[in-house]
Amino acid sequence: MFQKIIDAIYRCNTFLITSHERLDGDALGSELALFHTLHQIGKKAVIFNQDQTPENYRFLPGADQIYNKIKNVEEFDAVFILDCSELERVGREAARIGTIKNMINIDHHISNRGFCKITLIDPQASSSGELIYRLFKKMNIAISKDTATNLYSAILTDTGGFRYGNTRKDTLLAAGNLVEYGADPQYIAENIYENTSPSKLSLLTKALKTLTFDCNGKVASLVVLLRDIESAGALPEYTEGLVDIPRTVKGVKISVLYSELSDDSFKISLRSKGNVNVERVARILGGGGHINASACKLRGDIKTVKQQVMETIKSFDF
Ligand SMILES: [Mn+2]
Repeated sequence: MFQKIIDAIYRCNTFLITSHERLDGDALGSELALFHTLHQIGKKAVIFNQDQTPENYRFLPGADQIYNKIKNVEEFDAVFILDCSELERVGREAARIGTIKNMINIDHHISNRGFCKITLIDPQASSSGELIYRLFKKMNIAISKDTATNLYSAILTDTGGFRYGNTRKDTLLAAGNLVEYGADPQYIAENIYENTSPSKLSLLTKALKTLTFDCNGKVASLVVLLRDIESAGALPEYTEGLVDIPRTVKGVKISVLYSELSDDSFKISLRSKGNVNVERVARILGGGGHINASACKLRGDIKTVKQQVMETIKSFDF
């Protein structure tokens, strides 16, 4: 798996790096780590993301060099599609990006069925960042402070601050080594988690008023409507992380966040504790992800959507 990627890196010169829509810390940290390292070995690399970088990730070294538009895809010898289980997740440029000759996919979603010829997929890995760390180790590349900061941020965020079930010995060893290469845990955590704008807290206040419990307190849900985002003066990206709050409640095994995307469509984020698998719930509803963190999109009003999700959840024993 590694050798094909290493060969492609040395064979090609100009790389596009991209990831999924609605960026998270793993997507951005992985992209930027690869960006810095490719430059370090004398290659050309450009990052394209459909969406803007969320505020709390703008401190990541190199974040100011990310493009939200691409002109010609012909100029790229290869594309790295990171943290994506399918090409469509890249967003509106997916079809054009799909024409690039060498497509390389690095990912850790269970639902990934391998849409590229060159792949590094490991559902056991905590994050795409951890896989890229392993890649750099195999390549014997010196990891710079900027690369270390990005990879540490990727691993930190996809493990929920080293708390989720995907936090393994290798994850922590990688994080430890990244600290040795210059990543500063306190600086990174403060920028990512303690950089909330007052309007996000105002959105949280509104969301908490919608908190409901089902299945004898084992399922907790929150709803965020577009009008709540607007009246809080918040941005749609501020819904990130809200789904983790109901999960902190004693006895809750699954937490669900319904965030309205447009008039009759919702993004449903699912989180679970321990061995409760929400990936199979998301998969039935047309989505996917990981055992403890998955998502899907559904059309309909909130009542219909909620009913559909709850029926699917109840069809499993947990
Ligand atoms: Mn990830």
